[in-house]
Amino acid sequence: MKESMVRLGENLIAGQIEKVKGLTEEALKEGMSPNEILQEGMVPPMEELGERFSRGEAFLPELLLAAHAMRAAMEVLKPAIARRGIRQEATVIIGTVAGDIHDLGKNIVRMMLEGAAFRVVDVGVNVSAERFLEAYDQEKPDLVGLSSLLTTTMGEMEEVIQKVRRTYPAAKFIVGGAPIRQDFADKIGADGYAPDAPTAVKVAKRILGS
Ligand code: B1M
Repeated sequence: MKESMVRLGENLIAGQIEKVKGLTEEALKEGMSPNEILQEGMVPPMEELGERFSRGEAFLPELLLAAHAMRAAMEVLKPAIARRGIRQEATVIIGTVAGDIHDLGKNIVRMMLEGAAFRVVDVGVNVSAERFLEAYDQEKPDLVGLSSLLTTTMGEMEEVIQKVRRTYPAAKFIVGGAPIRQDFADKIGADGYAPDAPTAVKVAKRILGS
């Protein structure tokens, strides 16, 4: 792996916001794509931090600092992702389901979809099935994206799908998040599942036949 990506990862999990922003800017200037920076420099160290958290070797304040640093880096990447965008063709509503406030992965998926020319309406975190339905009423989207990082909130995805489809039987859903797997997506009637943001773009296009 590139030395610059190793340094980016180290500073990310140390919560060094200014250094992370600087290294992200440098990587873009060196010609790395936003996707490469995310996949090489950011996602693996965040996963490693999560594993350390599970083993009791890292604690919530460290997770929060790293999360802030990641958000700052994503702000740096945003214009580069948007520049790659072209005509907006389909609308996607995206949100993290009720009971769950994790949003870094959802934000990456949103930015990658935006970069692939989707119009994305982000309804935020801890979003109830009722609120998803309201957003659906307003936007009449082509696709709804649901994110869940907690095993305890995965079931909310099914709630949302059922609630929205009661009014809009043809509504289409893509689901993702660390505990989600294809068999779970199939079981709850989602139209697609993606383990990561680049795959989410491919799956969204497949679902919409574009
Ligand atoms: Co929390 N957390 N956290 N956390 N956190 C996890 C998820 C956990 C696995 C850590 C652990 O125990 N090892 C664990 C969940 C266990 C479980 O249920 N299986 C956990 C826990 C327990 C908790 C709390 C309950 C802790 C507590 O308070 N005791 C609490 C929950 C609060 C709540 O939501 N109600 C909590 C809080 C937090 C912070 C606030 C400190 C912070 C979140 C900050 C934020 O998001 N703004 C945080 C963080 C940072 C993590 C870890 C370390 C990293 C998550 C992350 O951002 N990863 C995480 C451990 C881990 O995942 N290794 C952990 C980076 C991100 C890029 O990846 O989100 O997986 P990810 O997204 C990927 C894919 O999953 C996919 O694409 C993304 C990009 O490639 N994807 C989609 C995601 N959504 C998608 C949607 C799609 C398609 C693909 O279609 C629509």
